[in-house]
Amino acid sequence: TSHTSEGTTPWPADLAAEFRAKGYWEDRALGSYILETADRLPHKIAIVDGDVRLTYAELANRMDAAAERLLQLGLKADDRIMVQLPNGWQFALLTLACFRAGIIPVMALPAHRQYELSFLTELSESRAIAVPDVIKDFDHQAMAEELAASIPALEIILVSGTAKPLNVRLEEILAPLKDVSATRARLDAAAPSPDSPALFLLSGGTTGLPKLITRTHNDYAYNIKACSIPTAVTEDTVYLGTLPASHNFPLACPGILGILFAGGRVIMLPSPEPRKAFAAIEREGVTLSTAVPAVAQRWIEYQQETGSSQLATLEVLQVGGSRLPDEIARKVKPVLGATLQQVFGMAEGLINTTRLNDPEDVICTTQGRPVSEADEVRIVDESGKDLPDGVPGSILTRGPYTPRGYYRAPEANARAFTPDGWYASGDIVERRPDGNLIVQGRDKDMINRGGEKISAEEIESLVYRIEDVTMAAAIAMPDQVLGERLCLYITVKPGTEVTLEQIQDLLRRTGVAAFKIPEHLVVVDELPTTKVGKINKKDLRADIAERLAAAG
Ligand code: J2J
Repeated sequence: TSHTSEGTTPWPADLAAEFRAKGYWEDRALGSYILETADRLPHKIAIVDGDVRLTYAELANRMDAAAERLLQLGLKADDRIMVQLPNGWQFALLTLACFRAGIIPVMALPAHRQYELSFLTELSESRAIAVPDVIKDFDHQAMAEELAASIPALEIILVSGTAKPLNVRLEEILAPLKDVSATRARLDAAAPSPDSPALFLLSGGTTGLPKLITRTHNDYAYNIKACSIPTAVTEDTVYLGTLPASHNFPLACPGILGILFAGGRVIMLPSPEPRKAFAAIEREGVTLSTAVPAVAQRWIEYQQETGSSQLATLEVLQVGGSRLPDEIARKVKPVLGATLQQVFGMAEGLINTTRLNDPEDVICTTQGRPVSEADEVRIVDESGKDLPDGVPGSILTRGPYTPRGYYRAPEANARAFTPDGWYASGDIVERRPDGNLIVQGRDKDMINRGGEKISAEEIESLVYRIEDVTMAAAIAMPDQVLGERLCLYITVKPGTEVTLEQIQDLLRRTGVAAFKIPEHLVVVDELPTTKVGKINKKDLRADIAERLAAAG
C-alpha cells in the first residue's frame, strides 16, 4: 500500500500477532465502524450541533462524500491535515472522512496560535489545514494564510464558515452526495491499512517541543472499544462533548467516537459553560458527559446556586485530565445526581477508570484501574525496581493501545520509553492492594493547568529570548479553580527590570496559545539549585506556596 509508518515505532511482531489473536486488534479501518452503525441504525440521530441533526445514514453518506472530495483536492492517503476546529459537526465529519481516506488528521487545539501551529505543521509535513473563519474575534483564516505563506508544503486551506476566494469552504467538502454507492466502493477498495497511522494526537509536553503521538486504526479502535465497556456505552447513550474534541479524552475514551461506534447520540458544544451545558443536557436527555476537575467544580457550584432540575437524565460524569480533589469527588453524586467516573488517562495510551459499581471509597479517592486486561502497569523506584502496593513510584505501561514511541523523536523516545517498550508517563502513582491507582504527583517538568498541559522547558526557552533575563524557571503554582497555574521565577541582569506584562506581551506576539502565558512572576536575586547544579523547582514550588499563603 502507499501507507507508511515512517518515523513511528511499531509493536514487536509477536505481540502484534497476539493482539490480533486475542481480538484486541480487529484489522479494520476506523471508518468501517461508522458504516456498520449506519447499516444497523440508519435513521437514528448520530450528531446534534445546534439546529444541525445528522442521522447515521446522513453521517455515513457525508463521511464518504467528504473523503472522496478531499482526495479530489489532491490530498493522498498518508498525507497529513492540521485540524483546528471548535466542537461542532464539522469537526466530527472531517475527522471521520480523514479516517476513511487514510488522510491523517493532526489534532491541534482551538487555543493554539502561530507558534504551535507552525511547529506542528512542519513536523507533520501537513499539506492542508482546516480552521474556522473567526472565533471570539480571532481570525483563524488569516492565521492559516500566514502559515501557508511561510510553509510551502501547506497548500490547501479549508475554512469552516466564510472562506475567502482562494480557500476551500469546509462545508462544501462535507456536503451530502445524492448517490454515494460508487464512492463507497472506491473508498472500500483503497481502505487504509489497519496498522497505518489514523491520527496524530499531541503529547502533554515535557520536552521543549511538542511531540506527535501516532495512533493506528487498530490501536485506536481498541482504545475506543475498551473504554466503552467500563462506561457502559450503548445505543441509548446520549453524550455531551464540551471539552475540546481534539483531546483524546472527549474524542475516544469512549468519547465522541465511542458513542458513534455504539449507535448512541453525540451532542457537540464548543464550551462547558454551565448555563448552556445544562440546557443541552435537559433538551437532549444527556446521559453521559466528560469534564476536567475545574469544569466539574463549576457545574457543582452552578447546580448548588440554581437548584436546577435540568440534570435528571445525567447518569455518569467522567472526570479526568488532572487530579480531582477527594472533597470535590464526594460532591458529584449528591449534587449532580450522576455517578462519578474518575479517568486517569494519557494521549500516549493507557486509560484507567473507576467502575460505575465500585464502592464510594474507590470512586471518590482513586483514579481507577486499567480499562483492558492487556494493559501492563508497573510502579517502580528510581532504579527501575518494582515497588510493592501502597508505595508511590513512577508508573510504566505497555499494551495494545499504548504506542512504542513518538513520531520522529528519537531523543524524546530514549527518555520516555525503556528499550523493551515501557512508556514512562512521569506520573507518581500508588497502587492499592485492590488494584486501583492513586495519582500522587509527578516527576515531569510540566504544568497541568486545569487539564491543559504546559511544558516548563518550552516556556523557559521563550522567556530566554528577553535579553535581560539571566535565569528562568516555569513552575506550577497552586490554584483553587484550575488546580495549577503557570508561575515564572526569573533573575535579571544587574540594574535591569523585567515585568510580567513584558513577558506576556512577548509570548502573545510570538503567537503562543493563551493558556501557556505565565500568570505570575517572581523576580529573585538568585535561583536555588540542587546538588548537581540544576534549578531546584521543588524549593520554588514551596516558595510560591508560602508567598501565596502570606498574601492571604
Ligand atoms: C491526575 N492526573 C491526570 C487524573 C490525566 C483521559 C483522561 C485524561 C487524559 C489526559 C486522556 C489524570 N489525575 N485523573 O488523554 O484519554 C495527567 C497525568 C497524565 C497526563 C496526560 C484521556 N488524568 N492526568 O489528560 O495526554 O499527568 O491526557 O500523564 O492530556 O495528564 O495528559 P493528556
